Amino acid sequence: MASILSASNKSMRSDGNTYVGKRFVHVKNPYLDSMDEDILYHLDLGTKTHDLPAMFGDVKFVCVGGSPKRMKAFALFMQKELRLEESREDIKDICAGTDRYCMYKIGPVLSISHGMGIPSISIMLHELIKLLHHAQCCDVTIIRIGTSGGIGITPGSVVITDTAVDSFFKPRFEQIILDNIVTRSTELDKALAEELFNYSKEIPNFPSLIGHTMCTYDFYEGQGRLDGALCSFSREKKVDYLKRAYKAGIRNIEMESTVFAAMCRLCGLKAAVVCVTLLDRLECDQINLPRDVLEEFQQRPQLLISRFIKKRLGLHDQRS
Ligand code: R2B
Ligand code: URA
Repeated sequence: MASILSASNKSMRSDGNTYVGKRFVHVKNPYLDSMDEDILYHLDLGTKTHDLPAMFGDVKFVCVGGSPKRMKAFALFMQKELRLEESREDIKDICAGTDRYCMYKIGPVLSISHGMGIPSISIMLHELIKLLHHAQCCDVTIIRIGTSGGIGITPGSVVITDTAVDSFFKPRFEQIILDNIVTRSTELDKALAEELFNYSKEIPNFPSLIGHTMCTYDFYEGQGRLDGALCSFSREKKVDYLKRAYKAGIRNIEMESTVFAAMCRLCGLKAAVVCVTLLDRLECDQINLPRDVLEEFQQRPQLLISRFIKKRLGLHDQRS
């Protein structure tokens, strides 16, 4: 059994003492403790090669997003927002030894890329959660910031997810383990979603809402697009599906939220998903925004998360 047994506010550790008020990240794998070394292969980190508690022990906010470029931009933005530019040399990619993912640390904030789709984010999350566990991090909040296709809402709107649902509109993630399907809940932290929504209302010209987010295994057929290399359904069927999704409370579609919600929930991490919408899928399938508009839209989730982190750190009203 892993040394930290509980993620609740009253944490019982293996030394028998109870620590009130600290919520540790926990892993649920009886084999981990007996391993002499844990190599986090895709992050190019390990328990023997790196002093993980020294490197990461103070992490309180983890932000994950698909694109390495965007996560570097977020790290640079947070460096400015937290006024940490002067204290460090150029920010370094902690995972530079691998080109699978990138990772930057800015004070208590970790910014990591996860690639596209469930398999890619899942690998990163296994290793990230073990990293936070080995580093003995506590009271960590994790947020996915990303892009998505909206349903029935103006492009540029930021959707804060209350529940991630699958292609059948169900709040579940089906993990295949050996030859079994294990169904996991995809509920996210409602209080955190509300808190983020309230902060979003303080930002001028910032359309935002709370809604369900549908997570699919594919960008084209899986999201009902008529413009992929393959399409075997009619325009009417597509529109009918998306309208039913809207009726079920779904306001956007992306490709990682169900596994993200399920894994974070099981490991005691308070999690949120904040995605900007790039188009209204009831209107079109292709993303044809001018570069500058796309850039500005993609900064919106970053702006909100920066405000959230600064509020939590008591630094609000500094910078942007
Ligand atoms: C949103 O955008 C990507 C596809 O373009 C995918 O990673 C996602 O969830
Ligand atoms: N990301 C998606 O997964 N779907 C979209 O339509 C846009 C971005």
